[in-house]
Amino acid sequence: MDVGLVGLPGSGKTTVFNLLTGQNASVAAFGGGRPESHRALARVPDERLSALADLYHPKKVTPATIQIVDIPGQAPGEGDGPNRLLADVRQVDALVHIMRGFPSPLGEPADPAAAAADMELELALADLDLLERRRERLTSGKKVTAEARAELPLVERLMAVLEDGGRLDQAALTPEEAAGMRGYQFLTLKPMLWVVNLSDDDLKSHRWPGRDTLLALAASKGVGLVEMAGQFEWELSALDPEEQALFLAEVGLEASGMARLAQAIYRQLGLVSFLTAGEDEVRAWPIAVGTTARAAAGKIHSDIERGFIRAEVVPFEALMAHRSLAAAREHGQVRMEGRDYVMADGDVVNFRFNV
Ligand SMILES: Nc1nc2c(ncn2[C@@H]2O[C@H](COP(=O)(O)OP(=O)(O)O)[C@@H](O)[C@H]2O)c(=O)[nH]1
Ligand SMILES: [Mg+2]
Repeated sequence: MDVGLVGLPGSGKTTVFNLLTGQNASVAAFGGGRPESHRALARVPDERLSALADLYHPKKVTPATIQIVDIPGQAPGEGDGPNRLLADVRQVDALVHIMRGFPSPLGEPADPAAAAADMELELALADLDLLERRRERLTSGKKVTAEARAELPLVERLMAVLEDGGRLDQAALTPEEAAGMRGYQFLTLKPMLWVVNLSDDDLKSHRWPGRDTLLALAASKGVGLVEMAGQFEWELSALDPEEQALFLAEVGLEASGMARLAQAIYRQLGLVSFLTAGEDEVRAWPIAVGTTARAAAGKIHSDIERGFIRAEVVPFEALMAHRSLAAAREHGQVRMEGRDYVMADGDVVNFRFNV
């Protein structure tokens, strides 16, 4: 799963990329030429892992990761045109739109609501263009083909959603419809999350230009919104953890914006984690909501999926309440589940399999 960071130049994409991934890609105050694109893994913080580590003292702790791609922004009128951006956007599975909520180095005021509206329009127009061409093809013949009769109503319904200012992920597609549309790689069908990048003062006060407008827009489009202070957190990242916690508390935060953002992206992607715990490793495994036990086993190894017998499952909270698998079992908290069991977030699992 690749998650693309998009947004205007100077909105803080590379700053957020560095925070999420622990990289040190260069951040440019005024831009200059076309910036390069970066990609790296972000760890998804999960407090349950450290709790399990206290119980098992494993040799290693492995968090879930997501691949982050810093997609360079484009200034209006920049040579290679908007199609380059859209081509990059088409490659990723989900999008995070970083918006500048702080005055630019040139003193231009922030207008995140306009940035959001512009980006949404650009994505919607690209989708509308695909749909229009499809409709043309379906209706160009003299007689109405069976193919057109089957597909045309859907194409027109999707066009209406976009023309009303909606996103295609709001079109409530049936699984069959969604499967039929997969080949188009519609941009507004990709999960989207909005991030407003603020000064630490504005993050603390929750007062910044266009906040009400942006919140209303996010609600109408069903898009999640995260407020953070990228630069402030980047400066904090040089400090030791206790000092960081102090400064975060000062702006009213319990967890860093980076941690909140990584978790929000994870949820936006429709991912949850099942956990494995032992003396070798405590680990979180990303799976899509709705993944069955046998498919989840395949995330660990294809042999475990093929030879699947059953899954021994204990919810994280139950395991922590009893402090050991044996005690949880005595209290009837460990269940035996078959291959079609739908995994829940926080299931601590031991797969039984034949090789
Ligand atoms: N005041 C302020 N400046 C920021 C913030 N995030 C990034 N910047 C600055 O904005 C400029 C552009 O940041 P960069 O991450 O390169 O933006 P990009 O062009 O979207 O990749 C740099 O000078 C950053 O230090 C922020 O949260 N607040
Ligand atoms: Mg950049």
